[in-house]
Amino acid sequence: QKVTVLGLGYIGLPTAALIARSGCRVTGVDVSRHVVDTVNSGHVHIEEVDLDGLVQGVVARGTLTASTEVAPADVFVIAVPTPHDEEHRPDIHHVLSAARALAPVVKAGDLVILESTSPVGTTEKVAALIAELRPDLKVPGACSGAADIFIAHCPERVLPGRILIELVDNDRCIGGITPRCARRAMTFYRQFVRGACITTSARAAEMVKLVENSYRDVNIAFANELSMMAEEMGVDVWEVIRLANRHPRVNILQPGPGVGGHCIAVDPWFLVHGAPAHSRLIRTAREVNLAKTAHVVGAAEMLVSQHPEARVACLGLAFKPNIDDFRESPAVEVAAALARRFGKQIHIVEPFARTLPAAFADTGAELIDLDSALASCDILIVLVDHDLFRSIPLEERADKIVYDTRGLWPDQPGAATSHRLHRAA
Ligand code: SAJ
Repeated sequence: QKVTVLGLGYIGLPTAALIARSGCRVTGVDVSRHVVDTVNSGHVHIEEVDLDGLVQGVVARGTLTASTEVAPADVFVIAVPTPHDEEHRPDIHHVLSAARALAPVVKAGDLVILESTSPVGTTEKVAALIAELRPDLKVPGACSGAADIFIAHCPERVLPGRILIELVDNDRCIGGITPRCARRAMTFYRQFVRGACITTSARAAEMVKLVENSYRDVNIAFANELSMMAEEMGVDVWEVIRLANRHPRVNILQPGPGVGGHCIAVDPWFLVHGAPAHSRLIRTAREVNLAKTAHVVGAAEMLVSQHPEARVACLGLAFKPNIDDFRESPAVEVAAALARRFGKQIHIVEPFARTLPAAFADTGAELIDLDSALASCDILIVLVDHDLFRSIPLEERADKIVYDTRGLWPDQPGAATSHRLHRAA
């Protein structure tokens, strides 16, 4: 079986490599010549646990090759980005470009799968576009009777850092334009997925994916709202959540400096856009999570401005713990705001970075290692719960002023507020 994967990013490349490992001959297609050359040389352009070894192996065996051209295949997997614009309107032009690129080579019997997280109705738009470009083919949804090709939506739901494990072990929700399409796609996924493969309609599968990430966003917003309320009421929010979670039917998530990443902070807008009049809760949750970052920036600025002589260390830039991904990270937003205002006073500790991101250009802020920060800084602002920070013993931070946005150090002395804004006793 020949498979063409369109888009060699965080999802496309691991997916292409896994399919290649299962025995299919895979062509990975990307618009970037650099990405194509990197993959063809057996290397990777993204950081993901164990991905480099896997790609090296399948490229060496000749089962994965990369190209800027769409090769004919039996199965086409679209795994391109679906961003949103300034007004939070979904932008599916990469998906439609991919459909346009594969349309000339698709033939009777082929399967087209959309994996990109997409607004409800996108798979139908892909089908309509292929039907328009290929009047010689009977396309599902656009013809009566049995169609010549199969089209389905099978959203990825893997967690960065665990992508190769979750691609295999997670259950997959497979939405066909028709039930026949779903069954055909299921046969394909069964080759490399150990989790359950459950079929449904394309529209339902699109909504399932958006709902999963919106569910998480709403629940994080609940925790972030509690943190701001608790701060005002002089209560330790992490203790409140820990105790509330002892109830058998309560499971509150953790507050933080906001929600980052390319999924949870984006996908809820696709749902809101799909039904604006009926998505008040989801929209408000997004607003609460965005407001939490602004709240942390304000509190941190106030703290630093009260200590003009102090050396300040911001701990962490990644959008979540133990990864090297700094895009859409609330930690970067907070630390860069401090760096812009206080310049040289601000020091950044990020064990996963070799240089500071562009947001820090010309600010005077400096990247330093954890030991130097602990030895020389008076204020610690915790922005990411990296394991490395969690393990700092009390004796190394007892004399610091700490603003802990992640609830990392419950033993830090001083008044307990929701943000553990402690002054050394
Ligand atoms: N966060 C909190 N408090 C929490 C949990 C998370 O503030 O209690 C923050 C994190 O710090 C981070 C953000 O939320 O800034 C998102 O992190 P995450 O670990 O919740 O999720 P992602 O973005 O890495 O991956 C999500 C996953 N979706 C769900 O868990 C429902 C993943 O399974 C999806 O495949 C992925 O989005 C995606 O690609 O859509």
